[in-house]
Formats: sequence, C-alpha cells, structure tokens
Amino acid sequence: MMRQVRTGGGWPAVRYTFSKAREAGGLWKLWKAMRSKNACKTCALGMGGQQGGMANERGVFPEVCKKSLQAMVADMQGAVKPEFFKTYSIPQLQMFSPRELETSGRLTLPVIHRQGENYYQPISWEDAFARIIAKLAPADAATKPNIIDRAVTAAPAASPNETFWYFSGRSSNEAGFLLQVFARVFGTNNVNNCSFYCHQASGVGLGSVLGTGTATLVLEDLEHADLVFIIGGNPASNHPRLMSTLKHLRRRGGHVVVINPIVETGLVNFSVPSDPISLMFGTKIASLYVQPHIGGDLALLTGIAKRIVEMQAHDEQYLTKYCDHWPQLKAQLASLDWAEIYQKSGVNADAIQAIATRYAAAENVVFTWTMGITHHTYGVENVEAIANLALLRGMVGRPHAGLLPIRGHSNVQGIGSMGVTPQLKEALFERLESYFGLQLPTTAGLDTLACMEAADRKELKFGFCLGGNLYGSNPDATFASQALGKLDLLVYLNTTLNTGHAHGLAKETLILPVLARDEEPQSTTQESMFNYVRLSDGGPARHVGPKSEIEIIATIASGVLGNQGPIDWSLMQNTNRIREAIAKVVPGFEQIKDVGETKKEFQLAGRTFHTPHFPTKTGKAQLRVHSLPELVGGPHELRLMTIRSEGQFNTVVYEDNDLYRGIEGRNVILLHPEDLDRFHLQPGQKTTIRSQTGEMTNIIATSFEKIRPGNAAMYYPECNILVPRSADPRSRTPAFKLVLVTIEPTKVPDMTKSPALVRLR
Ligand SMILES: Nc1nc2c(c(=O)[nH]1)N[C@H]1C(S)=C(S)[C@@H](COP(=O)(O)OP(=O)(O)OC[C@H]3O[C@@H](n4cnc5c(=O)[nH]c(N)nc54)[C@H](O)[C@@H]3O)O[C@H]1N2
Ligand SMILES: Nc1nc2c(c(=O)[nH]1)N[C@H]1C(S)=C(S)[C@@H](COP(=O)(O)OP(=O)(O)OC[C@H]3O[C@@H](n4cnc5c(=O)[nH]c(N)nc54)[C@H](O)[C@@H]3O)O[C@H]1N2
Ligand SMILES: [Mo]
Repeated sequence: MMRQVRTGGGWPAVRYTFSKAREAGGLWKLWKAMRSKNACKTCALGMGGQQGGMANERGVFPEVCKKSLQAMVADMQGAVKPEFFKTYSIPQLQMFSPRELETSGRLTLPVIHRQGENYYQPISWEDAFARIIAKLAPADAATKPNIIDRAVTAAPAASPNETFWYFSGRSSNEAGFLLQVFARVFGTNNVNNCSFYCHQASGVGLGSVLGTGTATLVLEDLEHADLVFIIGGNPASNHPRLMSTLKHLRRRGGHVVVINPIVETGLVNFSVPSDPISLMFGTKIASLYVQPHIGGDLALLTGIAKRIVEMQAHDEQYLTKYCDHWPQLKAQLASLDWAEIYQKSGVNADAIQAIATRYAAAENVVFTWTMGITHHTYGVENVEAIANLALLRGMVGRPHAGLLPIRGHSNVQGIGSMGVTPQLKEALFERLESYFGLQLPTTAGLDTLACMEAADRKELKFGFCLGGNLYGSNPDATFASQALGKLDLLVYLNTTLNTGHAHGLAKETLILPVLARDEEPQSTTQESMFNYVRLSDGGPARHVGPKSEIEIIATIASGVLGNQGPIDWSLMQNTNRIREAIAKVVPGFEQIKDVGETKKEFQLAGRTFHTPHFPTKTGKAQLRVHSLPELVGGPHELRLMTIRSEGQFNTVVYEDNDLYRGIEGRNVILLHPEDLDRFHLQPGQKTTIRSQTGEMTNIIATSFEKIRPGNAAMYYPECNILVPRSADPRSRTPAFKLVLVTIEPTKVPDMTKSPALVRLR
C-alpha cells in the first residue's frame, strides 16, 4: 500500500518537476519548452499563449501543473524506434498497457495495418494520401484534376454518408474548422467530437436554460466570488491550476462547498507549489464536503433548491422578472417529499441544511461542475438543476457570479465553436454557405456513439480521427473494437501510440504522425473554458517526419475535391487564410482575422453574462422542472464510477500510481470497508466484476474508506469493458459514472478442464 498523502500538490509536485526535467534532457530545456508562447496542452483552464507558458490569461505567473509537464515531456520524448513495428506484432501491442504504448515514443512515420496481417508496415506519405483520397474520391473522379486513380484500393469508395469524422479537443481551431468544412463540402454531417463523451450535457443543459452553451463568466469574476461549488469533479488532480484560485478565495474568507461521493484529498487540503506558505503548510480548500451516492445529485440539487425557498432565501423579484416557469418550479419544489429527496440523494437533512445555509449567506456564488454531473443518463437534467439553483438567488447575469462548466481538453471548447457538431448552428450554416458560395448537406449527422453503432451495422466504411483515442474513450470496449473492425479504412492522426492503435483496427488502418501544437510551422489558436481565444506561436519540429494537421487535411481535401471548386484547398494550408474564413463565418470570432499579426488574444463577444438578459426566445432564463431519478443498485450490487487517476490524461497513462488517493496500480476496484464486509472480501483479494456488458477478472479489491459505502470506483480506460452503452437521450453522453456491477472472488481456474492438461494425460 502506498503512503497516503495528506495534501494535494506540494513537494511531490516539485520533486516531480525535477524528475521530468531529467527525462526531457535537462531543466533548461524543459523550462524553455514550458515558457514558449503556446497554449498549454492539457486542460481547458487556459494557460500560456502570448502571456508565455505557465501564465494564466490575466498574465499571472507562475502557474504550473504536473499535467502540463507530463504532456510536454511526452511530446519531447524520442521517436518510436525504426524496428518497433517489426518487433511487436498486433497481439503483442494488444498486451501493452496504455502507459507502455504512450512511452514507446513519438510517431514519426506513417504506418498501415491490414486485417489478417500481424504487423503494422511503414508506408510513404504519398501512398497513405493516395489510399485515403481513393477511398473518398467521388464517382466522377477521373474527370477531375488532382484526383488519384481509384484503382489504388480494391474496396469501392465510400459515399459521404458512409464516412465519419471524429475530433479530439487537442487540435487547433484552424485544424478543427478546416476539417469540418471539408467533411461538409464532401457531403456529410457525420462530424462530431470527444465532447459527446464529456461536456455535451453542459452545452445542452445551459442551452436549454440560458440559450448559451458555455461559461457565463470570466476568470476575473471567479476571483471575486465568496462561495464556489465544486460538483462532481476532482480539480486538484484534473485542473490543478484552479487550486490557486481556490486558495486565494479561502484566504479572502470565502468558502468552497464540495459535492462528491469520494472525499478527494486535494479538495480537502492542497499545497500550491508556486506559493511558499501554501507549499509549507497547505491550504484548506473545502469548507463543507458532502458525499451523495453516485447519481444522487439531481435529488440533492433539487433538495437544496427546496430548502432555499423554504428559508425564503430566494430572489422572488429576479425570478419573476428574468425567468420563465418560476410558478411551475416553485409548485414542484413545494410538493416534493423530503423523504424522497433524502433517499434518492443519500444526503440527510442536516447536510442539505448546511449547504443551503452557506449558499443563502453568500453574495457572489460560482457553480462549477465536471464529469460526476455529465456522465449520467440524466446529465442534462443535472446541469439544468445546477442552473436552476443559481438562478434561484439571481447568481446568473451579473459580475462575480455565475455558471462554470470546467472543461476537459485544452481546446475542446474551440473545437465546438468551430462547428464540429453534427448539426451546425443556423448562423454558422448560413454564413458558411454564403462566404464560400456553397450548398451544404442538410441530412441529420451522427453523434459519436451513433457513428460507432452505425459502423457496427456496417453502414459506414470510412472513419477519420483527428487526434484522440476513439476506441479507448468508448463505452463497451468489446463492442467498440468490433464496430471499428467493420470499417474498410480508419485513419488516425496522432502524436503517440494509444490503445486504439492496437484494438481499434479496421480492415485497413493508417496511423499518420502529426506535429504537436508547439511544433507547428505556423501559429494556431485555442479557446479556453472562459471563452478566451489564445494564440500559439508554434515552434521548431522536434522530429523529422510528422506533418502539421492542417497540411494533412488540406492535402486530402485538394485530392478529393480538387481546387477548382468554391474552395481552393491548396490555399487553405495557410492558417491566416483559415482565420479569415473563421472571422467571417463563426459569430463572435471577428477579431481572429488579424491575430496572427497583432498577437492580440481576445475574449469572445456574446458569451459572458453580466446582465440578466439571455439569448432565449423570450430573453428570459428558462427554469426547468425535473422528476427525481431512482437510486439504483440492489443489495447484491454496487454503483461503479469510472474515473481518472492522478497519473493519467484520459486514455494516456503516465504513471500507474494514484498519488492523492494513495492507490498503487490500476487493476483495482476501490471499495469502502463496509462493502468489503458486505461481500465477504479481504483487501487485496482478486475479484471478478460483472456488469450487463462485460466482466473483468483478477481485479484487486482495495479498501478505500473515502468513498461513500454502496459505491465503488475503477480506472478508465481499462474498465470500459464494463461500461454499457446507455446514454443520456438529450446529450448522447454515456453514463460512465454509473455502472451497476456485482463482485465476487475470482475463482481459481479449474486446470483439469484445460485442453493442454487433457492432452498431457
Ligand atoms: N490530470 C488529468 N487532468 C485532466 C484529465 C485527465 O485525464 N487527467 N482529463 C481532462 C478531461 S478531458 C476532463 S473531461 C476532465 C475530467 O475531470 P473530472 O470530472 O474531475 O474527472 P473524473 O475522474 O472523470 O471525475 C471524477 C470526479 O467525479 C466524482 N463523481 C463520480 N460520480 C459522481 C456523481 O454521481 N456525483 C458527483 N457529485 N460526483 C461524482 C468522482 O468522485 C471524481 O472526483 O479533466 C481534464 N483534465
Ligand atoms: N469510462 C470512461 N470513459 C471515458 C471517460 C470517463 O471518465 N470514463 N471520459 C470521457 C472523456 S471526458 C473524454 S474527453 C474522452 C477522451 O477522448 P479522446 O480525446 O478521444 O482521448 P485522449 O485519451 O485524450 O487522446 C489521446 C491521444 O491524443 C493524441 N494527441 C495528443 N496531442 C495531440 C495533438 O496535438 N494532435 C493530435 N492529432 N493528436 C494528439 C495522442 O496520440 C494520444 O494518444 O474519453 C471519454 N471516455
Ligand atoms: Mo473530457
């Protein structure tokens, strides 16, 4: 068992910096890389850019986190060895752990794998492009210039709606915009991003209540708040820079309320490495820590709202003047039975009273939330309930208060803004058509999960992944592998190897190596979760071989559509040219046009709400009424959440230990001691975990008293074998945080039945 740390951040984070520096070839080299003018590569809090790395958007320096060091050092690693793909067969790669794949090195050469073969083979860039273009070439290909002979591949070309285009949130606005426009001009709306597995419920929920899908405030507002709610997230580990904001808030006398079934060490106490006093003594973060059951938030949030109204702490005038449906919500809150609220949330009257008292006493309140809220079949309702609660006291539409979904990937919000969704917003659609003089398809596009299901039904032939790990991020890993296996051609644009390259194999799979953000030959932009657009200068390539994402996309587009149509794709390799189009097409982005020259980063217009007027049909916020979901889980079951450890970034694992939770290894299930007793298990015992979707054996039962009894946790992505495909109907986000499982000791295999032994007899 690892020693349990009592604080997040702190000396381990400092020591880690030095050890990472050694891996990167010295402290100076790492320092230079970290200080370069490029937006940070990890979460969407928004650091770096023209302020220089390690500074936030208000220029405050130094802001450094372990995650950004890990991501930087990963990009600084050596190339995958030339003999690598000859040495390791596909079955061997499938045995690699996510960490072993990531640390195999940077991808520098395109490689191809064909079903039935045992190894990836190198392929030239020319051949790789030719195969992709041939697969997409329209029927009249032969008559168009620039179009490669169809005979290159045996299988027939894919028609537009037989293709899909998946984007991760690491790519730039420019690459995202270019690829989505290409996919539409090619003829499909099967365009989607990792957000469908992440914050889509926040966009849909905020849209339904406020008519806008992003944060209602800016970083400066957060710095004046006197109460911050942290609901369903572990920012100490996943958004460490938020911790210095929370430290300042506590020093000002403000408060933090945490709602989470796990008591996360770093949310109780955090030692901010850049602050000597905090580093020595630690900073208390949570003023109040409440542990609902997994999935109990909707009942809890509704209960807090009910209590606030009972206490007359709501703002009747604001609700009447600036909100619709207040009478309905008020009636529903009054009619709800307290016993139902306590039972469905797992939170008792005292705790609800304590939260309501804190809320009622605060003046400037910010509500933040993460995946514990969105990863449910009622993720959108969860978000709406948070918005309701904020509106009850008029916390939206004025300075120093508001709603703040804490985003995942560094540019996931920008990718969304660029129109990487199946259905384009009306204004974007119209402007795109008129700017380029085009007609765009109007068919309903498929979201991420729908693409996987269509692939499984053999309705799709071609997939294109701009970064990310579509296989690894999917629920039901067995299904995901099978579905991708039915595609004719799957193209991955990646910097390093991941589990998708081993398990997500189509009939033909191409991996194309790309440059990281700080190696781009031209500047690119990213959007933070505060709606702030950053400029990244790019920098020298670290390896010979990888190409820029933009060059790859423009080359394919030129090859498939030619350059004589409404868009000369060959000119679209220039990021200034792409930004000109973005400025004209995407509302709010007008200033992006000259950002390459002026280097002036900017706040997006029309996103921040400092007055209570909202872009809904009536101009008022739309309060929503919800029925409360049942608390699921019978006496022989556990509610399982699938979460990140301290040592990973999504499907990329940097370290096998989870420092703050004190857990060694990843092949574990975290259980409260009461649940170990309930299932007659010893700590350390090997168990079999079953869900309706899959089963995992030899999982080590680990005693973890910080989790609410009745609930359990395992690490994603390995446990995605267990996660069913049940998704929220409104956001299409799978319920990654609520999987019903059973647990029992793994039976020692009966060797007498093994065929080998039979033969020996
Ligand atoms: N270091 C690091 N940083 C990251 C990432 C990473 O993998 N590593 N990933 C990035 C991305 S893409 C994202 S989306 C974010 C993810 O950031 P988070 O959402 O913070 O990450 P998770 O580990 O998915 O989430 C888990 C938290 O939700 C709690 N939780 C689980 N179920 C429930 C529930 O039903 N109710 C409540 N109230 N809480 C619940 C868990 O106890 C845990 O503390 O982080 C980003 N930043
Ligand atoms: N069970 C379970 N499943 C989940 C979640 C969960 O909490 N539980 N979380 C979900 C969430 S929130 C998300 S966001 C998804 C993650 O979804 P994805 O974004 O699809 O996955 P990542 O693991 O972040 O992608 C990692 C890969 O990105 C590549 N990469 C890194 N930088 C670049 C770059 O600059 N350009 C390009 N082209 N590639 C780059 C690297 O090759 C790396 O292997 O997973 C989802 N799945
Ligand atoms: Mo995410």
